[in-house]
Amino acid sequence: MSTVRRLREATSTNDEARKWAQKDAPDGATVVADHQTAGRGRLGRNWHSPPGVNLYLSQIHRGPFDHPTRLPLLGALAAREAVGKHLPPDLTASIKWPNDILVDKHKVAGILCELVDEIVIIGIGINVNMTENDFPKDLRHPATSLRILRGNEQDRDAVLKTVLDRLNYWRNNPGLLIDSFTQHCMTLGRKVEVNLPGWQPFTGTAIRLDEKGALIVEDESGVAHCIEAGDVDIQPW
Ligand code: BT5
Repeated sequence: MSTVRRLREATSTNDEARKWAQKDAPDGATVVADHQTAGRGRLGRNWHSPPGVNLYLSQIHRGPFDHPTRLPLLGALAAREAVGKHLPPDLTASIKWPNDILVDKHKVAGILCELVDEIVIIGIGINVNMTENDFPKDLRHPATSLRILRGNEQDRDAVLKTVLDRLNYWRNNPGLLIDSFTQHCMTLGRKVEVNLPGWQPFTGTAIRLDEKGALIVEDESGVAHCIEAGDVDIQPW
């Protein structure tokens, strides 16, 4: 099981995990903070991380890896399962490739993977007990929390335990990762708009994942494109 270091506050748990990994952290060690003063998303975006309400954790995975690009998928699957376990039975959690956990089109969790010297840090943020008023108004997607979805306060330690159990499971069962992700990925089969830096924007259909976890999008003339990282927008949303 994972060695867990708990902090009252961190700039970002990914920073603390990186520093620990560069010293003596064992493979699979995890940092959890009650509050992040500079929580981040991808591409320099901000991750709103107020104290006392949510889960912010980062797990250290030491390479070498056959497919390092699969690690965000591993984090997303574990986060989806932890969210799913704490939802009312009429709701399901799904994954918007590559890293958003959504319930009814509302973002409840996000994953940020960073690579430092053959070490991958999987950062996971789950909105557990935020209320409607706690969210900033300018988020990219509508957002929610387990508390809003359940109607009452949730036990952060129970959610943490599920995330750690499931991270552990997926680390030990990498061969099942792509099939399971495919099953829970709401992007697949949908029309998407691909808009990546340096590329001509295009629309197409997200048809499958390859063995590296990249998204294969077939454009309107039938050409398949392999998207290894970045965002795709689902149309119509
Ligand atoms: C993500 O980025 O979704 C990755 C979030 C990863 C957060 C964890 S917390 C532990 C670890 N330590 C860190 O510093 N980070 C990781 P992205 O897809 O780029 O989404 C970021 C966007 O989500 C922002 O631009 C906002 O619009 C929106 N956002 C910010 N905070 C949010 C929140 N708490 N809930 C829902 N949406 C949020």
